[in-house]
Amino acid sequence: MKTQVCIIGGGPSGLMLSQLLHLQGIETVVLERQTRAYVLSRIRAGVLEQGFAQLMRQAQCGDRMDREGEVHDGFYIAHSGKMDRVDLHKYSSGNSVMVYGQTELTRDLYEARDRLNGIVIHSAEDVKPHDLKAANPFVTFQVAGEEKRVDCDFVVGADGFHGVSRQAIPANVLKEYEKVYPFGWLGILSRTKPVSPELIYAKHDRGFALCSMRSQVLSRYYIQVPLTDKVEDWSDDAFWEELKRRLPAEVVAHLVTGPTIEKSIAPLRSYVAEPMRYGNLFLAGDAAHIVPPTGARGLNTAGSDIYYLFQAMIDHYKHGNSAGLDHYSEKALARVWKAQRFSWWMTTMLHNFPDTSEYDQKLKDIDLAYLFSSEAAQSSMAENYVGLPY
Ligand code: RFL
Ligand code: PHB
Repeated sequence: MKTQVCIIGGGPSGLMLSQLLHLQGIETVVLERQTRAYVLSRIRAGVLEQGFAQLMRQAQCGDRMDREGEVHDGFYIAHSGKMDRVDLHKYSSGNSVMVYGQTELTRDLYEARDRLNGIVIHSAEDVKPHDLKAANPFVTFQVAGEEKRVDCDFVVGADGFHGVSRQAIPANVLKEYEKVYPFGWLGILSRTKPVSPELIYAKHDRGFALCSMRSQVLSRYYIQVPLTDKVEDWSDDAFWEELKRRLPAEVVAHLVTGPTIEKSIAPLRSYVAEPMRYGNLFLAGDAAHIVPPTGARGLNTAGSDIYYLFQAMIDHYKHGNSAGLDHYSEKALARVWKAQRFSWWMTTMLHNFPDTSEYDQKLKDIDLAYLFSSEAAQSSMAENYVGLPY
């Protein structure tokens, strides 16, 4: 098989790039290790910045998002038994975020790929990129035991944190930066009315909690748990009881509980791989960097990578100008590190860390007090949460 861009990974990053390039007449093949049903069973992001929503529209995938997604102009931070609101609209010059689940937007991207007869190969095993420093790299893989090969101009590694693409970069070239947090998030989905029309991030002595949603009949809640906890340790009742303990009474009064339809634990980690280009391999999204979900930056930062890479490929194929490709890594990483900083700051401020000194605890408390006493601090919070410009 021959194509222009071979994309490893059929998550949101890979599908979005494939769709955008196809609309500009650039051929792609997407290789995905899992089945489509498996990819669509993963419950992940819920909050999209306007830049990402705009990319969905540009990819001709925004109709359902614009119909069913919810525009949020602010969110709450619950602390010391009270609720303070961050007014995103006021403090980011009229900007807002879109609440629309990653599962749904991935479904929309798959349907768009189907409409254009885009090539997405599922259950691709043992995917391996080759000759990345040569003008004609290729990727080998197996489907149902049969060996296949795709020849291409470029390989894009959009295969998530546990993918193979990053591993193709030699160890003496790849520099990795990592911070592992000593806790995880236990998340549940339940067919109940969300407790609040806007998200609530809660800081509590027992640990962080988050009240989010997918729609007005589907709630998503998270609580901070020790890394040693297992999903099986948490009955539905135990989850709801613990969530209630971490929320202000005025919120608990409105909490509707019910059976959970998904329950999982995600460890929290910050990670960046540099550079994001090696020869004709380009990394994008979680393949190159991840953040703890506290600032809702992961998918959104994948979106800016895809935007830069898409623009650079257009310049290369349509205008014979490869400067964008040459500067891709540098440009993407500049925004990636800002998302890292914001995610680290929100995570540190809102979570309980084992063995925090009394001094550090005081600083975390004053961080929140300062935030809600300063318009400048709220502007900084808002501009990061709605997404820094591309
Ligand atoms: P993905 O989604 O991991 O997709 C990568 C795809 O590559 C496939 N793959 C392979 N394919 C072929 N060969 C191989 N060897 C392969 N290895 C892997 C995988 O099967 C998969 O289909 O990466 P992508 O596309 O870069 O997208 C990134 C996002 O998924 C991620 O950043 C977000 O989910 C992070 N995130 C959030 N981001 C936000 O912007 N806003 C949020 O509100 C938000 N909430 C979250 C989140 C992540 C969470 N978890 C579970 C980590 C909440 C949670 C709980
Ligand atoms: C979610 O709804 O899954 C969600 C929302 C906001 C976050 C993280 C996750 O910061």
